[in-house]
Amino acid sequence: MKNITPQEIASHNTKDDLWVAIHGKVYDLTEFLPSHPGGQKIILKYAGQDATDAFDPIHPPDIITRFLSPEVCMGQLDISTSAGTMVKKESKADELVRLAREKMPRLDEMYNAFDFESVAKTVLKPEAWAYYSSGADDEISMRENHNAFHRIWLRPRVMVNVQRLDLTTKMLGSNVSMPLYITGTALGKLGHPEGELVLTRAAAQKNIIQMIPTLASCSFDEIVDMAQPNQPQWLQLYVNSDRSITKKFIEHAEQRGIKGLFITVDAPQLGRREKDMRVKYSDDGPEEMEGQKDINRDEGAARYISTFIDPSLNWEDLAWFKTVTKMPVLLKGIQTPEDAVLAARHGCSGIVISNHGGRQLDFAPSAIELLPEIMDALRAEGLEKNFEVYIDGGIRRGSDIFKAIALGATGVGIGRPALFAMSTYGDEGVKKLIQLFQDELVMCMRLMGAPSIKHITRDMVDIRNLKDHFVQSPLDHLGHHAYEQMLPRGLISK
Ligand code: 173
Repeated sequence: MKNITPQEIASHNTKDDLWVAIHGKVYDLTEFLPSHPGGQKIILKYAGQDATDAFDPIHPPDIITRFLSPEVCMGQLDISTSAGTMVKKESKADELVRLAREKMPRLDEMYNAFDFESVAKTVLKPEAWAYYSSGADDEISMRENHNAFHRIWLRPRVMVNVQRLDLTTKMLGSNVSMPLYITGTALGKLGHPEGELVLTRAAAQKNIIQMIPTLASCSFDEIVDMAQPNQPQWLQLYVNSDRSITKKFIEHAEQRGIKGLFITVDAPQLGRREKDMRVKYSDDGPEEMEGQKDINRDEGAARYISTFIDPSLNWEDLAWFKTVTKMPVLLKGIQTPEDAVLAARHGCSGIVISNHGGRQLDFAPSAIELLPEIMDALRAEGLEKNFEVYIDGGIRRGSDIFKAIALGATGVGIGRPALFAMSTYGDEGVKKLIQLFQDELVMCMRLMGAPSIKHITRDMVDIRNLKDHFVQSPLDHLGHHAYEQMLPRGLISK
């Protein structure tokens, strides 16, 4: 393979003659440029440079060989000379991120989950913030997820001995320090160079479970290898249209000791997330757009890499999964009592009530609102035994966990809060976030007169207003501040 110097690469830095280096190889992307699903802007930004850091979070390692013809590989980066290390040009956006990171508050100034989100909003690259923070359409479900907790009030019991508290519990047979897990979220390297591995380490230290996402930035094996011996991990599964790929993946996961298989059922097609879509093209001037009137602006990176997901997945497939694995099979993304009952009848070990962080169907109700009616439906059919019900979406306080447990959940998942803590303060941030949730849950249990998880019961919450979407909820100033307001076209804030 031909050795190519950084100087030579740098001389191919225009739209009509465009080379980049990725993982030590040099590619001519001139022809590919207009058809890049993530837009031209991002490739042009790295024209004549090393694009590895931008490439890594979003692309599976084998994507180049799968989608580009071998002829576009011009050779390998010459690292034999001192000039082999490519000097990376700092873009305006990178400079802003660097300056913001220098001004970040100290970790001990983080008092709650919202604080991490507010910091993340200032220090994440615009693409990363847009991707993590966005929800579907008008983001009504996304905001409802936390707001719904405001419609549940507590019924504190006093004169209970709460000197000693026990937050430990069991989830799918694993002992954990509290009923909280880190749910699967894609593209961890957008927020932190080590991506999901940060979450693996923090979960180990705090003895909670991490659910490994199918579309992680790190490979599945890297994430499992990072775990401590006997550290329980779950797998979030997107089912591939090619079932032989899915079968191999499941078998491999079981063999690697994964303790639960969570099949995502709320995403036969990826939702429209407009903040995410806009940011990918926001700098495309008339020149970049020339000759591409037909470009599909719906298709950001996430949509593109999700095209393998099988929209034909249906209830009849469940029998097949049971023949493929002995792992407990759970459905993630259940949103009605009817489907919860069907999941139990089809032999699932449980469900996650979820609207996918409000990123899929806008106006899907929050998980916490559905939880009581789903538990009632399961009990009415005698299906609640040996069936674990989890919820995710909008968990920002220890009292949110308490409310979910009171209403029958075995545990709750956090997605964005873990990503924001990871993206801002790395391992220490995620550990601190989990500790804050733990401290808040301790406080809530003590003031509620519930010395252990088993003592948290349904009569401790008042849900009379839960179904009523038109009561005035108190304004949640922390959440309100962290929330990035959607703006109409032409008024993008960043
Ligand atoms: O919510 C998501 O962004 C998500 O689940 C996903 C799915 C496919 C590719 C990337 C992310």
